[in-house]
Amino acid sequence: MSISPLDRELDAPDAIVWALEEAGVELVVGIPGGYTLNIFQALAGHRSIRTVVVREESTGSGIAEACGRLTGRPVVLLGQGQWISGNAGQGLLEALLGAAPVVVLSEMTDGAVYSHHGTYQSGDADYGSWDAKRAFDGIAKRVMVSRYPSQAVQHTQLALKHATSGEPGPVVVLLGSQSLKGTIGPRTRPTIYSTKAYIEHPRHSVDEAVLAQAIALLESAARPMILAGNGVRVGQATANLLRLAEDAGIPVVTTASGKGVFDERHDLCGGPIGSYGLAGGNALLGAADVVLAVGTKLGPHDTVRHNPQLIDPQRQSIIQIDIEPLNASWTIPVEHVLIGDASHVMERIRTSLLGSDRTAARAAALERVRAARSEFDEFADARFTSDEFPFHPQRVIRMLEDAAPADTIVTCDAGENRIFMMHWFRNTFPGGYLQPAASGGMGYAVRAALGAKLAFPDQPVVAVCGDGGFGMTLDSLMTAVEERLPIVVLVLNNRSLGWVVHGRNGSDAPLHDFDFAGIALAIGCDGRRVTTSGELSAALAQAVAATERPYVIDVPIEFATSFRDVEGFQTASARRDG
Ligand SMILES: Cc1ncc(C[n+]2csc(CCOP(=O)(O)OP(=O)(O)O)c2C)c(N)n1
Repeated sequence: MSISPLDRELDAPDAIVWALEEAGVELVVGIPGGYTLNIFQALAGHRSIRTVVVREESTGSGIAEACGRLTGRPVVLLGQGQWISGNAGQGLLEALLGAAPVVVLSEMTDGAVYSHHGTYQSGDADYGSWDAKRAFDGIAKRVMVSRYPSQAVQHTQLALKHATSGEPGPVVVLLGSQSLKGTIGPRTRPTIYSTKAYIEHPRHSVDEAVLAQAIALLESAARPMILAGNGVRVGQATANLLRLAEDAGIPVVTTASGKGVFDERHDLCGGPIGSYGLAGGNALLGAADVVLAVGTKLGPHDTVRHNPQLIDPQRQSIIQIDIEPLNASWTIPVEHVLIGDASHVMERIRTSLLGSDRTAARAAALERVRAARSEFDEFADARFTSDEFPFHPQRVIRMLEDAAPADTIVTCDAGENRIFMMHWFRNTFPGGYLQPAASGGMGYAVRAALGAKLAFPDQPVVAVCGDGGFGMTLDSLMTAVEERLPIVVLVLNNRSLGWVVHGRNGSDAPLHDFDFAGIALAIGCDGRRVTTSGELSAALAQAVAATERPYVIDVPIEFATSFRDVEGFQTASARRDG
């Protein structure tokens, strides 16, 4: 039993750590600064909470975002206000738009009784200082400011609640200097209660009348499809999705941000849809008469700006499952809305559908996917097996598929390397594929890989990035070495900002050809630049089996292949806007 302010007086930082422990927080990541040092000290040597001190705050927010998104459980980002809002902003933005539960414990360096005279670094918004709350307001789901110790503890408890309730997201507690001084105990007012009392329980209820309509629709559908989004991952519902698809005989396609929530080599998988999705996946969704949309906001990025050839409420019956009422019928009218926990609602649908014989439906579903795959076969190109050097990206991706064990977690970056992966990589571990699909920031892959490795230490984790994105995250490699996190980094090195050059039809954005393997070795990782398929194959095999050190594989790729080669489904307006 841990020491609790419910029984005895505790220093405020110890009481905050007690609240985190009670909520089951296992990871705190950040850099000590300002008053947060007191909380780092309270965490020192803690048994159930691992503290990772990073070298740059954006690595901290990247770790927190990825770990939170993969596990659905809150991760704490801890550090001084100006560096968290500035340096860590990118990860918080991804968490906000990509629904990752992150609790930020930060502060304002307010200078206590001198705060109204604008003390050094103060962010309390008085004259001569900056405004920490407003800086966080734009990139967080909610921001709370604590002035007293009791508020510091209760705001932490509420932040854990807000970060995980409804659509998850980052919630910030800005701790004033005085909120971390003094003690909290049984006589504190407002009364301190157990953290568990604040945390929302899963939503195990559903509108029975709408559920009955949805079942009837799916039963009579000729070509039902499931469209699965990032919410399936965050809601920890990938196993329920698999059971529903297999038992009911309904094929699955995913949105871009939902890519990988369903085994992409499964016979019922049509792959990702959208601008850079598979033509077969787009065709399957477009031909559906009933669409069961799960954990997707159906935003313009999901639906290629609501292209009616893909999804059309006038032509198709749409059923939408979402934990957040604001996401339902947000962009296009949805007649059948089921608000609730994705795993629970899918399980209700599955058991109801099993009331009738689904044998014919299952056979028809398999045949529809088989036909779409053979009509739009995008994996037969000779470049998938060519031994030319510099490598074709297709070849590297195929070799990664071959080398990576089925439970590998893959994280991607921004740029055209992400688009290549979106289109050509087939992920097998459900939910284990992360990309910055929400905000699209470069530098995501390596940071997210650290978060993934902390969440799943026994599984291989591979970060795939471009040379531009890789260069932004060299500090993350240092953290990987220091924390003994043996991730694999695959640099698709085209010596250029490929997305920019190909997007602007050739305007120059070359990058220096750095010796990334040499840099990796100097940091303490394994590193290798490969020039033949044999070398790449050997390096991949070694890297995914590594248990001690991170492994960086620098893979020179040719520049002729462009993201435009896989660009498919665009609306006229999307093309107009560029
Ligand atoms: C942090 C950040 N800065 C700028 C951008 C704009 N941007 C998107 S992709 C890209 C180029 C990426 O180059 P690289 O990482 O080498 O990948 P490639 O496109 O060559 O595969 C840029 C500058 C961004 N998304 N994120």
